[in-house]
Amino acid sequence: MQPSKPSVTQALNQRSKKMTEFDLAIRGGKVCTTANTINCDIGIRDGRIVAIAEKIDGATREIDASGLLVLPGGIDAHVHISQPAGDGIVMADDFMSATRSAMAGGTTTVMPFALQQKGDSLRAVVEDYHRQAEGNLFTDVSFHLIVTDPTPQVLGQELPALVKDGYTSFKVFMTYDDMMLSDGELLDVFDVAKRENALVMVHAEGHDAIRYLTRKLEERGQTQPYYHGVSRPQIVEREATHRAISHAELIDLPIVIVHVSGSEAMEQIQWARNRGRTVFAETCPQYIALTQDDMRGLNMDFEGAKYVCSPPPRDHESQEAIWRGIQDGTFDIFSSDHSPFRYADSQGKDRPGARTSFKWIPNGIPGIETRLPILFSEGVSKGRISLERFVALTSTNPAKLYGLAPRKGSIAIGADADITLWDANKKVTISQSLLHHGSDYTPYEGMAVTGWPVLTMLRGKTVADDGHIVGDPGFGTHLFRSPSNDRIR
Ligand code: DUC
Ligand code: ZN
Ligand code: ZN
Repeated sequence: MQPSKPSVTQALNQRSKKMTEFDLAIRGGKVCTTANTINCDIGIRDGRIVAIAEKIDGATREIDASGLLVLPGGIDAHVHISQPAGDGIVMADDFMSATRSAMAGGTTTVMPFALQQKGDSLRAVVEDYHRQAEGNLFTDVSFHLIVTDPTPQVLGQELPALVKDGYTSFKVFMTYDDMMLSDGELLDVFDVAKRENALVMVHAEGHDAIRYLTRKLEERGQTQPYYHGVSRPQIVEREATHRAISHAELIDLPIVIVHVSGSEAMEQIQWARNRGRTVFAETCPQYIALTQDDMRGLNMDFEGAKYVCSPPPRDHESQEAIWRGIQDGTFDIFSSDHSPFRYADSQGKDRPGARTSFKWIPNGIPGIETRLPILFSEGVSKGRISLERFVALTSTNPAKLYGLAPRKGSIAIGADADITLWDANKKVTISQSLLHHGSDYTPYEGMAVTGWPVLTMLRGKTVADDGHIVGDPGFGTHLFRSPSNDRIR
């Protein structure tokens, strides 16, 4: 029997069904998928990627991406937002301004910290950060914890319960009077992480050595911002990295060494890996784009405060070492360590006291919006790394490491349609006036870059378009995570 011919209405219905098979098609771009980099179209429905094909028909809306790169939205796995920084200092970014800045720079997922201060309940801290973030997110976020007060209650109840609730990574500090853990406390936190299958991120700088060097510098009257770097040489980072790795070995725990600044900490990481240890490593833009000389300011003046971060930027040789690590796989992820303060505000870098000694300058620099353009320009445009390596370091690897994959971090069927279109040839001079963060300066002022994110999309919705913010701050959501089974080494 012949199949009956569809009626005109049936035919129209089928046609309109086909026409609206996708909410959105991104056409004709060069797409970096998990498998390869190819010219193709992407079909998006309900905020997810549902088709990747040579040609896609039937979308309600289209974006012409010809001549552009189509990359997964960036994941910035190390960001400080609205953290108290001592003496009543308030960071320059809240959740709205930080995530606005992130998406303008091509980042669609931000991983900030919920900071426990001594005496705080960790659970109460997490709830407080959620309250601050609620309704103020232009990007998706997922909180890490910072543990500064590992009481029996925190170790025995709060941390295990929070890991089970989806906060599966926490940072610990080996320096700063009000945040550091003793070796015994580090081991106790590592122990909980081992039991709960959580990931610990370590800020590795040796506190006593820094205090000793700071005292010596102050005795000599060497108190300008430049001496911040002198008080925290690579040796203190190397020593603490070795200590953290050794403690982790005692417990057989994988750890992440964050914000690695030069060859000496890298050597410790390599040493541990050669012994069969799992040590993940992160580096940041300041270690390829700034040097200790920036902290000299104009003539050893306070301008240098704009570059004060910890660990500090090093020398050109260290920059070369970091590049080798980015190329050879020593580094797994590239994060901003965005830690924004104001320069000209009495509450910020320029607070009373900051001019009397570098030790009073809040540590940290803004960089959430410039992270991707700096690595793209210095890495991809200058031929130091491939496009695929760029994507791995800035999106796919952080997603895998911290348990956001496969939903985030790649252009693949079923993943969230978090996508950034890049004009690889666009030349931009970085300047404060272009940026969307809350700081009143950028340490990268005047830096010329080639390659810029021209459109950022979160779950299929355009949120930044050619520097214009078109998203809404209620669209971002918090992502609860499982301990990652998709580790990258
Ligand atoms: N550590 C960070 O991770 N960020 C800013 C300052 C610091 O010490
Ligand atoms: Zn740190
Ligand atoms: Zn940090």
